[in-house]
Amino acid sequence: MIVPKPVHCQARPGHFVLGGRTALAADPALGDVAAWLRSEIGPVIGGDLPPAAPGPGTITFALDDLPREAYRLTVAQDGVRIAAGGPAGAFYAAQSLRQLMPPAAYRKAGPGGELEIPAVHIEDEPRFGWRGCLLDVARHFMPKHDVLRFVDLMAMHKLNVLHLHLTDDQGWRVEIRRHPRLTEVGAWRAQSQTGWNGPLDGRPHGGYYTQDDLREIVAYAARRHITVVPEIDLPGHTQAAIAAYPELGNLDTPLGVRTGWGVGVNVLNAEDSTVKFFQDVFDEVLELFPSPYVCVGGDECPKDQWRDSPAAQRRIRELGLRDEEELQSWFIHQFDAYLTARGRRLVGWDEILEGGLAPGAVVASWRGDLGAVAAARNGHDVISTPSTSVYFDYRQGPGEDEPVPFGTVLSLEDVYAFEPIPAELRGDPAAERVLGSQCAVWTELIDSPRQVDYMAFPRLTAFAETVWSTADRDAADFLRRLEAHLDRLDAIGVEYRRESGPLPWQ
Ligand code: TNX
Repeated sequence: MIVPKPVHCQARPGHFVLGGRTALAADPALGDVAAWLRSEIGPVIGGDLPPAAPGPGTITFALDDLPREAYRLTVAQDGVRIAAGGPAGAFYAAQSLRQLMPPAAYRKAGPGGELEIPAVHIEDEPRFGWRGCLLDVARHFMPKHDVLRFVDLMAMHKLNVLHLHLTDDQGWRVEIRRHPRLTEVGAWRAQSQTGWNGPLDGRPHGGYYTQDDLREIVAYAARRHITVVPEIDLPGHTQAAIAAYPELGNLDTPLGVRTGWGVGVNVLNAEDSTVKFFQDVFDEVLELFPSPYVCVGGDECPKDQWRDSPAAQRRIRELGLRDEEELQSWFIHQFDAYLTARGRRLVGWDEILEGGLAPGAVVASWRGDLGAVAAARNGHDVISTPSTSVYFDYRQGPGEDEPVPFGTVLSLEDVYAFEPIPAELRGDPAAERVLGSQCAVWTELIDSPRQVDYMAFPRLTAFAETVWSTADRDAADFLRRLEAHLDRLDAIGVEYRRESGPLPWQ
């Protein structure tokens, strides 16, 4: 009943009884995973799961000669044995072990007593190394404690990359000491549009993470084997920054933080001082986020202002470029060189292919598969994130009453049918370039953590299986296992989309 489905799982007769005095024995390298399990399960059973040497009746975490994220889990009447290639594998074993327990194991506290775990032998490892989810905290701010909760939900599904979309036209969410107005001004908007083209709601929105908040999120995620990839989107999607520092833009008139949705026309100018400003920003961002990958956006940058601006035209000539597309490409190259010099890899949306791809760039392919195929064949690493398959802001059903009626229908079954390797690359050695995939929770129309629950679950559960489990998936089998999984989500208090019944948050 484990989700995502393990590579190999064999039920055995009997069960193990986990009680408050059950001891945990861990190789020192895996001590932190054992401590995590202790802190999660201890309060449920009303015991402290003391550390001990391996022996009968214990849960043992040992290292073995396996890939880093792989594990073997054997539950027998006389003990539980976990063998893992490293801490990540041990963590995934612990996640599977928790799923073998009754749903009450997901509560924060319990009546105490024992938990029965059915005997089983599991051998498991992920299909892809990049199993991500993007969270757009720019359009609607998500308070820190909800981000931490979301991290736990990702970890439960064995996802390992949280792509935090920290900046956009409608809000700047990361404190930058060098440029304080980014949050003083850029983190707030007076009101916002309801619906994609709806009226303004007349109420303020905002919020941001301090640097300490972000350090906490990063450390919390790291303990759960999740890398937080920050995104500072540029040169488009930057109106909040321009509202704070008008000298970054192309206009003489001041702008406010944007209140509407859709692709914005206000983009950065291409002056050296603007590139320098954002490199200052990245100096601080790199300190906060140890991730080897850093996203600079690059998507949806309308070229109108560059076409109309004498200064931008002068820049194009000065730099010896042909047109505005090459100017966008030049922009991304500046940040590729900057990040490469600091030992990081640039991630950008597939628009960065236009006008020439920066040498070190990883392409996040969102407009269908074309970007993925082109980038992979050019020897670039790819993250497959096609909007019509894994964008969880898209509506979940055709009904009139669908609460967030955006995009085409993307049902649970549609997500389950998603295949991260584009059809055109199957059988092509370039398919090796696909690092994996990530789903995305864009939040223009999702204005609370409760709505995030509704839009992300259980679709994220289906997605997790597309990146973790083997390619020969069976939807009927998934739906059966999902029933048990929904009991776990209920125990946590996730307000996922039900097939019928009242909406939880209206
Ligand atoms: C496109 S995906 C965007 C986002 C929107 C999303 C809505 C991407 C790189 N850009 O800015 O939020 O569509 O689905």
